Amino acid sequence: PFEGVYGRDLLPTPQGSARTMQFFLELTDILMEYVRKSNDRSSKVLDFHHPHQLKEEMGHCLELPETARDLEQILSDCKETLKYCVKTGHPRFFNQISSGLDVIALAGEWLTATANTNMFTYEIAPVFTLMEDMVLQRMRQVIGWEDGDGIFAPGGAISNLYGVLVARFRANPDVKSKGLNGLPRMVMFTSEDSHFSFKSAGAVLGIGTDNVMAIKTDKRGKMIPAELEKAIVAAKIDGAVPFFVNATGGTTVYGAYDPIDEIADVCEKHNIWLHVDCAWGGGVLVSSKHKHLVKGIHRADSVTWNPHKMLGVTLQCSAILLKHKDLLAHCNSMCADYLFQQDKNYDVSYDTGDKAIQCGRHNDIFKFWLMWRAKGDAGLESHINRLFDLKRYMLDRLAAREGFEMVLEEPECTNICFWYVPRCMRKMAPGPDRDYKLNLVAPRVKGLMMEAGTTMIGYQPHGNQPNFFRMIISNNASTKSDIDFLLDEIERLGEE
Ligand code: ABU
Repeated sequence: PFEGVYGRDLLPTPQGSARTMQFFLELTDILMEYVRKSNDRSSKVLDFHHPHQLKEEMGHCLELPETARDLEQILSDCKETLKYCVKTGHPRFFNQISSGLDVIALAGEWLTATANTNMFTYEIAPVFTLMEDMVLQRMRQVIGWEDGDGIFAPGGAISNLYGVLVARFRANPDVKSKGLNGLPRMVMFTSEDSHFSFKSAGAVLGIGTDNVMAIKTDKRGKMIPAELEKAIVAAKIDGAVPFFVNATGGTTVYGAYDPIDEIADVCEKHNIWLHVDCAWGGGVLVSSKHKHLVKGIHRADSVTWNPHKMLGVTLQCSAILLKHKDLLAHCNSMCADYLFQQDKNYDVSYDTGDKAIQCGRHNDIFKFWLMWRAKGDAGLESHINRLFDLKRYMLDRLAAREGFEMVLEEPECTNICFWYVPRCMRKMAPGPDRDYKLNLVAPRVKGLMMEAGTTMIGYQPHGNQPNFFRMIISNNASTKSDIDFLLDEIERLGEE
């Protein structure tokens, strides 16, 4: 019905209304089919092509034409695009820390795109500003703070950057106007297993990656507080100024929770800002059963928490939360008077944009707010508890099967790291030869798995450990049978 009909024939053109409705109905069918397939175990997780093959197969569909294409083609472009997408909501997608396709959050994202507004002022985002305020307040309450501040940011790395930025500002308020000139050597501390974004923050903020000290972790990947204290003392003796410590709540590979209370003791003793990066593992905050993993988090000065990870909000949704009320604004405000006029006809404290380091800011709040409304506190909690129950199930299955070896026996979060040892290697003695061979297994199995398109799991080396699989349980669609399926697939492909 759309042959010879163009985008210019839709709204806002007069008489475009009926065609626009029809176009959206067609589009909705395409989107719904994708959502349906994403939840259909008989459909593949992905239809893998190498980049050159995909370019060839998509052909003209990838190119930007000189003249308009009709809506028949545009709808076909949408279908074609989804055909090659990785179904991250598929119950057998375990590849990434953010996965699943929560239907209410998806509905929220559709509404967000329809409202198409910027988050910088109350003036143009009145409802969303109030929602952001409300959700941030609830998140702070869950952490255990009575007051404070925060903002949604584009991803955990940027939220972590905010933490470092505000900590540095508290230590040297003049840095905002005078820059780095005259500053002592500032040093920051994070565990060797923490996220790379802390090194990146060191580089971006002119602290220098050499001044981002990697603190030793124990066998489970948890920061050793005594090592932290030693490093702080050594830095001081060296004439540097320690200003920031990060404790991780759920490391990216091992899922380790650093001992926050003990780290907070060290920070208090040396008057250093404590940040907790629980971008990944922060979901436990809503579970009375698992919250003990972040015991002491209320003692932090700032916290990164990404609801798009364990809580299953659609991408992206990341918050930086602060215990301190006005620091974020003092640190970042530029008072642009074309945007943040102080003589507006409403309470301008609701113009939150001046606290951000961005100008334009996407609305990441509505989908989370809507999902929270739809689930309630109880629903969020049972989602988290269910993920941990699935972790237990998988650990038991791994123990019961031959050929699977654990990297960590009892992981704390819902990451599970393990090797698959093919039959032909099972009698090999531990040592470099075995490690060399084992290192090849996970990439080979992963490659075959992607080509088969049946399931997806990540792998990596870590320290001197050969490549191992990293299972992530965060997908709201996955069940015990999907875990069994994954292990069967690894076994099948591992013997090829
Ligand atoms: N911080 C993003 C982590 C991505 C992943 O490991 O799934």
